[in-house]
Amino acid sequence: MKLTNIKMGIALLLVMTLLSCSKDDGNGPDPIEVLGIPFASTASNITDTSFQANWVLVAKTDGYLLDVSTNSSFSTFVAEFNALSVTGNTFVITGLSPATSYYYRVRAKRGVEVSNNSNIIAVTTTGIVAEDPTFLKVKANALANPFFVGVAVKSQQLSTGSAYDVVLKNEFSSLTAEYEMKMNPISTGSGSYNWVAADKIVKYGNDNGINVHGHALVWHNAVPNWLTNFSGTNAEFTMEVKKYITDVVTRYAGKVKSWDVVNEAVNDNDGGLRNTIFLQKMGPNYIKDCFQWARDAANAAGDTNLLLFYNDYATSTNINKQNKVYTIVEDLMANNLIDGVGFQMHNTYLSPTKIQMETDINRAVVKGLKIHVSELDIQVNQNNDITYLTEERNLAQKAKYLEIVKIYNALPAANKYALTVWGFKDNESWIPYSTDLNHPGNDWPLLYDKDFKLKSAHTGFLEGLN
Ligand code: 9MR
Repeated sequence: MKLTNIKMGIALLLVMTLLSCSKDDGNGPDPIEVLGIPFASTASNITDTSFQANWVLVAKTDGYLLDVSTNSSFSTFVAEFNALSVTGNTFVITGLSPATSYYYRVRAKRGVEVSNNSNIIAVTTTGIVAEDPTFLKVKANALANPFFVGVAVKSQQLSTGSAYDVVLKNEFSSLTAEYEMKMNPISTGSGSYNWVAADKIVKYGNDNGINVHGHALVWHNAVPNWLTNFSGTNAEFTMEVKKYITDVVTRYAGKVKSWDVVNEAVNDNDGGLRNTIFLQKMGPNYIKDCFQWARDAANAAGDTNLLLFYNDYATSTNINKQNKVYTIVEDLMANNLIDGVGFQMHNTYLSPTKIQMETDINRAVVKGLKIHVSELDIQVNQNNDITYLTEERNLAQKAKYLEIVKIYNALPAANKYALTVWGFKDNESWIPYSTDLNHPGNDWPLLYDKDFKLKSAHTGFLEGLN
């Protein structure tokens, strides 16, 4: 009881002291009021070239500093909108580009004092960006040192008048079968074949003056079941592979300009030979043997100009792998068996860097080999952090397409062969949700959207040819 009374006394004293302090007695300064952080609200009045930025007023400020950027990290600013001093709680930003994403934020200021940044508001101007409709091969063919612009195709796309057929004939000067010229669809048993799809693809290329690149004679991921389960001796297995290579190369001699003879023979970990059925049954000389059989078959069929390629992926970033590929390549060169190297380039908008790609490719250039960028696509959602192709990612992808095309175009004439994109439309690419790649979500890696509309990536490709 007694204790409660004392407590109440102290509380009363405290309240009285506080009241007397807060009373304006004309003798001391006002208490400092902390400068509030503004709250940015959604943009309004959005047009093709402008929008109105809005925010909620903060008490006792003399104005605001407004930032506008095309990226959400504000690493660059739209001209003049780097801490632009404004008053009121709206500002109309003009002179913008159509169909482009912008970001804004504000800070309050009072004298020299500046608050923290507000939240960030994203806004996309209206309108459509007109992509450059120039056909890829038309621009590539007009270069001082032209090269083939290729695309991966499926036989069912090649019916006359289909959208694929039209785009292919307009834009591309080379084609690669995306899967139908691999061993598993063609080889149905020892010495028995299904040529239907492969023949259709090769004939389409030949009839329309489009270069045909053969892909791929030997690949561990395309072994037909009968060969996987082969019960004969290793020597008999080797004879089956030799017969397959000989029969395929002979059938298409003079019709197919180049072949990926061996695909992806190096492992991703220590840069050793991948432990495939071919290595297990044929031994470490199998790569050389396959190239030799391909060369012999072409020569025997009268095609002394067939180009033989070794094709692999991720060599620009995986240096152990790159080194091993070049060991293989040197060995093949010493035996006069290889004409070029295929760099698949299943890339992302962040990787590999320009320097990594140039360094990798240049190792083949200095050896005088042909360069095939053989399976190009550029992921923009490898971390599954977007649910649609944002303008920011779209432009980053465009820049990455531009970069690799520029690298390719700068190669000496003698090293140029083809730059092949791995498919037409985003929604039909192998990448979205690919288990092989461990790709977690949707993606937009190619030059055309699901409706065959040109993407900025396509414009980036064209700009790489400037
Ligand atoms: O994109 C190709 C896909 O449609 C096929 O189902 C798959 C198996 O034949 O092969 C894909 O292409 C691969 C290419 O042949 C070699 N490098 C990796 C490619 C993506 O897996």
